[in-house]
Amino acid sequence: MQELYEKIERAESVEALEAVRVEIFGKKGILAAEFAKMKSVPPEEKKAFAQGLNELKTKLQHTFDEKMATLKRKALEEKMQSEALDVALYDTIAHKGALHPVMETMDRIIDYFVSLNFAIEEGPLVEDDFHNFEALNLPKYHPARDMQDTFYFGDGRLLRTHTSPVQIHTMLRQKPPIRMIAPGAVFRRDYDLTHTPMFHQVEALVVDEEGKVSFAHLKSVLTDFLHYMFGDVAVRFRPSFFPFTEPSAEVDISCIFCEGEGCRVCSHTGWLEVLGCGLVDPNVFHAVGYENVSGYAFGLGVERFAMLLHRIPDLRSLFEGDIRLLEQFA
Ligand code: 2NM
Repeated sequence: MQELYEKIERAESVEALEAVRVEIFGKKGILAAEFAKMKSVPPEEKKAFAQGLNELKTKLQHTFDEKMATLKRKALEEKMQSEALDVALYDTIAHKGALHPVMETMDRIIDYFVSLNFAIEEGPLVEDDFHNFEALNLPKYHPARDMQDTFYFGDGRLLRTHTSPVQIHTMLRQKPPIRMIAPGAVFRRDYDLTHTPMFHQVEALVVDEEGKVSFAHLKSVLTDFLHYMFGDVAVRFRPSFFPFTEPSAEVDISCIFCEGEGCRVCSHTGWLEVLGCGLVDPNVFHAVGYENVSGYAFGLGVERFAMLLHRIPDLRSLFEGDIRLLEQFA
């Protein structure tokens, strides 16, 4: 029976030992066959025969258990070795860093207006009702103030829904003339293919003595700006409405995907909406105590510009931090 011990000792893996277990201890195994021989053993020898077999079985079981424990320990060690992660390992591959496409686009927009001598103004992300709504001619009960659209803190404060409160701070702080842009993050309760709860805007404001600033200036600056951003595109102004401007317009460029022919991106119109603008409503000037002035303002969504410039179909992918997307901009 020495060969049974050897069978166990020879097994080199948990799986091989498991096969040996079936061979020795199984229902149709070697031990079962030995016990079956009891029938043909003379009665006076039965007791000793059975004792001997049981002893053998106990010893084999013990050998088997020890061997199994050793093999399992070995298997675990091998697994740990092969899955070991050296967090201090020096990566010899050089990874190139890159600006996030939203920030790259924002910088490009800012550069244009800096070249026209616009000042860059910033303000708090947490605002109050006056700066975010009231002063911008968005009266109480205006739908834009709805809980559905705005993150409220419950104590009168809120996350700014646009960067326009920066314009209000600036006008309250200084006298005209004003020529400024307000780039920054804004927050709205929205999440789908084309909306994320945080996104970036660049808004601009120009104010000077009454009659010095006209809609013609606004059209000229925006047309030149859009050519700078998108190249040789057609630009059109459509009448629209904003509470803080009168008159107001939305600005389209000819579709950069189909060159105005009509495609899925432009909903077969040949045009892409990229900006909102207008002449500042007198109620806004009244709220900040300005008299005898005129001004224009406009606003744009930076993510939308980045999506068009880089042909990114789903806005949410800009905020998932997926290294595979970001590496494409390195
Ligand atoms: C837009 C569209 C039109 C805007 C107006 C003002 C302010 F403060 F002067 F009243 N800031 N930004 C404005 C005007 C923003 O975004 C689509």
